[in-house]
Amino acid sequence: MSDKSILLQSIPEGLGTHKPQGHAKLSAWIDDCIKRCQPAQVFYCDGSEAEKKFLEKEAVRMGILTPLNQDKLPGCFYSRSHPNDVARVEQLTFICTPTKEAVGPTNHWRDPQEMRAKLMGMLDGAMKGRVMYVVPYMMGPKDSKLTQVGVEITDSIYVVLNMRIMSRMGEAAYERLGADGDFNKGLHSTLDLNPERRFICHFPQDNEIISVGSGYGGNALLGKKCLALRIGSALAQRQGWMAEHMLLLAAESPEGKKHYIAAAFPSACGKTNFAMLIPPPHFAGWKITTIGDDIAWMEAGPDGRLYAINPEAGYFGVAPGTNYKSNPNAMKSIARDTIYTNVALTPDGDVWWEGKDGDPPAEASDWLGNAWAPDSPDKAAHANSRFTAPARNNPVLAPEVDDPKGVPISAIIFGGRRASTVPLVFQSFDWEHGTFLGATMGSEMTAAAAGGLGQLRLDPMAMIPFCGYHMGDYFAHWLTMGKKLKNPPLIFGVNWFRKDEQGRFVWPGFGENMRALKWIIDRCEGKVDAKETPIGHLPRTEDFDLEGLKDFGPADFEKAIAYDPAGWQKDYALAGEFFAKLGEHMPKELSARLEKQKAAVK
Ligand code: OXD
Ligand code: MN
Repeated sequence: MSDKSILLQSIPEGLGTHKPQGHAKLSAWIDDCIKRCQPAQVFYCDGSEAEKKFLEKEAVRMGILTPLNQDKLPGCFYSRSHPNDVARVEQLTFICTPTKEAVGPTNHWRDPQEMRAKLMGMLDGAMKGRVMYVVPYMMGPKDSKLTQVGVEITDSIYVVLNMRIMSRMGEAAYERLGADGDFNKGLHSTLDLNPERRFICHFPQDNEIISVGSGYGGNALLGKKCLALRIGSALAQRQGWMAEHMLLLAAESPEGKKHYIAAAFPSACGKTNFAMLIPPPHFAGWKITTIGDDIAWMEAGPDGRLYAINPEAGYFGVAPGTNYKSNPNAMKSIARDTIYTNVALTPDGDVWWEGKDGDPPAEASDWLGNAWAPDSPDKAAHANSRFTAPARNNPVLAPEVDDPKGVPISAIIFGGRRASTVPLVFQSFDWEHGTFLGATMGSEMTAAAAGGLGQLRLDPMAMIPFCGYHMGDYFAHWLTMGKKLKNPPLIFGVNWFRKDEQGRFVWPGFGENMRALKWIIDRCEGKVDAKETPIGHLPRTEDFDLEGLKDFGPADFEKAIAYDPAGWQKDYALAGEFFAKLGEHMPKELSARLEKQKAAVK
């Protein structure tokens, strides 16, 4: 029998010893965490290749990772989470600011002192008999002004190996800090993975995160949703930049002209697919490259344009539905050095999920570890099963990802999963109207968060789960940013998910979304006119490239972009309820805009 002891064994000389020196506050905080959590071992990570190899080997010995078939999937590992710990838990996610007012009605609030006391109680001795890993990391390119340093202290080796993929982890983070640089404190313990003792807590005023009771995704990889979005958005508001739930892509025309596009979609609505889109044959010569698939940090540049970086270094993507048709570049990105979580495992050490290419395996072990066959009633992979893959694996990774000044954004796109009302693509009138468009966007809920599957919820800018302060103030911040931008991006809405009376998707989606993107670029370049409607500019059929599309003609297109006043009346009613909840914090410009829009769609 293998030794499953969770303490690290036979640590090679020189690993685990990289205790940061020379930053008194950082050292004091680490010491406090050690005193509190009482780990049996402390392992100071350095981000090296040797460390990766060692920790992977140890994770395998501990039974936390299973090596996959190394001929098929070199460097890849398989993992299962606890069955009760499979998605972000918004109900258990708290913003702990001195006043409740500051977080608004869309966040769960707790008094910081009370919450801290409660968490400290839970963390007392929580790492007895366990290893504490100290993980230094940067969110953002090494020399970017926008880059933030975080240190995550965790008792999960799985978290360490995932953070290594998702962030720029390693000693460069300490170097950037120097003797007194500001850093995000992230303390994480899985405790006993009891949902009753699961709390994901943010203390924006202290640049601090404490997360207990979960080992999964955004609950535990603290650089991602917790730092890059919840803490990040609060910092951004104070410091005059933007932290957004947006993919970033570059679109290059056959003539070599590049446009950078940012797009916000709620979780599991195809951000990764869009960020890695392969233009269909009709668009020969066009090239899409990826800068990011989930998060954008943006600031006004000296030329009055909006510049964006991707703070992350990897993809934590939804596996089900990912295949060579929906996203060939993702398939290539996950062919090596990837951690798969909660998908199904085949007898030959391969992975499988619903919607993967080819026939399902004759037998497999499902995400729970149970025997599974194609006629099994349950899904083999969890709906929120994921791959964690390094961005450098992406065959269409944009070289600009490491550019410290970021890329200038031509267009911002807001999208959701909407069976009705919202057209395939349309353009707002200006920044303020675009902010309104983002502020009123809704989407049907997906498996990325626990509960509510399929329900329509308003998810402004796809930030409902991630805005670390009052949404009304967040909208106001958008308007303020607009005033800083002499050359703001144009703002568009898209919906790939509209359905017809028979419940079939109207638009073919995937690579064909290039056509909507092309129209957006044409608008940015002032090449095409548009139809003005109360909700914004809609494409004219003659300007929208439908050539080479199978079984889809102008009549279908007109269905896809149809303006549906009755639908918008309902949407605006929902938005009105939402705006009312934001009370005094709601910017007057947007409330006035809502009244104007309501009258216009009557
Ligand atoms: C994600 C999410 O993991 O949005 O990106 O849930
Ligand atoms: Mn996301």
